[in-house]
Amino acid sequence: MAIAEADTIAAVATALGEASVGIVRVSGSDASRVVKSIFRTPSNVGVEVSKRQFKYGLIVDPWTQEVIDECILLWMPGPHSYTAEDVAEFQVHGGIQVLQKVLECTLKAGARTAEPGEFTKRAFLNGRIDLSQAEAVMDLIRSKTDKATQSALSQVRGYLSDSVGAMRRELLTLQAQVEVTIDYPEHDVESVACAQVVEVGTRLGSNIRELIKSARIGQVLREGVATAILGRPNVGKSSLLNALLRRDRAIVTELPGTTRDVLEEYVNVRGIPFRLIDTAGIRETEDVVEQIGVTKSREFLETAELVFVLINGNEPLQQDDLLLLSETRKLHRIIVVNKSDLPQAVDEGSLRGLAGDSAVVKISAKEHDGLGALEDEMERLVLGGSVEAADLTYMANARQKRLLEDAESELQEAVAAAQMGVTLDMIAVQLQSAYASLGLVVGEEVGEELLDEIFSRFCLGK
Ligand SMILES: Nc1nc2c(ncn2[C@@H]2O[C@H](COP(=O)(O)OP(=O)(O)OP(=O)(O)O)[C@@H](O)[C@H]2O)c(=O)[nH]1
Ligand SMILES: [Mg+2]
Repeated sequence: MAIAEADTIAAVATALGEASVGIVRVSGSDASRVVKSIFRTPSNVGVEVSKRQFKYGLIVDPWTQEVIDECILLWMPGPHSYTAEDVAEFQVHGGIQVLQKVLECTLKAGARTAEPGEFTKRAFLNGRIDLSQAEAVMDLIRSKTDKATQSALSQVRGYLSDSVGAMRRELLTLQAQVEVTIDYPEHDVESVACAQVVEVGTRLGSNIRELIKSARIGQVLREGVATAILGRPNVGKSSLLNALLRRDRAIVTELPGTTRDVLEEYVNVRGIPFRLIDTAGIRETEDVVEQIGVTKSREFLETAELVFVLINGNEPLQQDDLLLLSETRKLHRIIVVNKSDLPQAVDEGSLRGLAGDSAVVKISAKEHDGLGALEDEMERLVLGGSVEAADLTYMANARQKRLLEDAESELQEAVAAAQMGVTLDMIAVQLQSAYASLGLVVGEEVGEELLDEIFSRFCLGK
């Protein structure tokens, strides 16, 4: 177990703000020295560093002997700790001042401030978790819905590592078989090896494709579906945002042109995070400020992953509605006819004609009517009926997806080569690269640069 960076790091591990408890975490070979110089128990009995323990005491500035706070110390000697090194966690009162002072004490005692993600990076470098698990730690922290949380947790606990590990073991056996045949060539043995490559390669290829499929939905759960609410002024866009959020977030008035600046809020619909974007009503206008808003709204036609085209059911379709309907024709969209509580003036027949394949949903944002049907449609569009909610045990991120795709195409080439009777040497090379690509998924042989890149996205103290 190579400990690459053995110096001792410290960081505030909890969010900086007012809270009942805050934690300063220290990890490294000198963690015990830090504890000895800043932590005092009431009876002045020291901490027995060879044993896991938790102790009440005081944090004391090692230079001035000033008492900083009361503290519960968690002492976790390596390798049974988060980083696999000696780790101390000081639980103190959760104020910004207190936490900063305790952190300063650890620095005075010889620790240095940790980089973002450095604790998790050490857990990886010390072999306690692999790269896919480390990446999932951050997904878990950032996840916004139950589904995303479940999925990240199963990855932290090794779901991807296990399935990739099993595939790599099979590939290794296959490679060994091919190598032996190369060394002792006899015709019939060679054809047996080829048949084996076809059988195993095909099966593993389809396993990998299943993992790749999960990547799209993974991105959705991690980042949320960017969903723009578009429509003429006054059709009820802000009211719809409020209705889906179940609280009054956006200003709603009877004046057209109320929303001028883009407003974004996350809403959790059936476990899927949607980033709802309330925009300024789209119309021709002389008002300079409103015009800027309208231009911004149009930009969402390019960037949103899902668009609500909102129509006022209380009025006949207007030129601006027709224009928007035609502009959004090729996008993932839901046509939402609002104000169903008022007398309806929209010609439903012609609206359905203009809708094409898009769903048309009638709601009243004001009365909260029809929101269930709208949410059904939102869920259907994202999951496409293809992924069962219960089945989200794993979701590839973009880096893993690329590598899985590499491994899959290398396997495909190996299979094709075996079928065509290409020499075993060449097949061996392809199997070797598939093996290596899978290795990169879990972080074998990855370069320092990539590691820095991945861990720099973490929060401090993790
Ligand atoms: N009766 C009824 N009124 C609604 C409904 N939804 C919105 N309204 C009213 O329509 C008016 C405009 O609503 P907003 O939500 O501000 O409309 P908007 O599309 O955001 O308007 P702009 O920001 O100006 O583009 C307000 O007076 C709302 O109370 C509805 O479902 N039924
Ligand atoms: Mg508005």
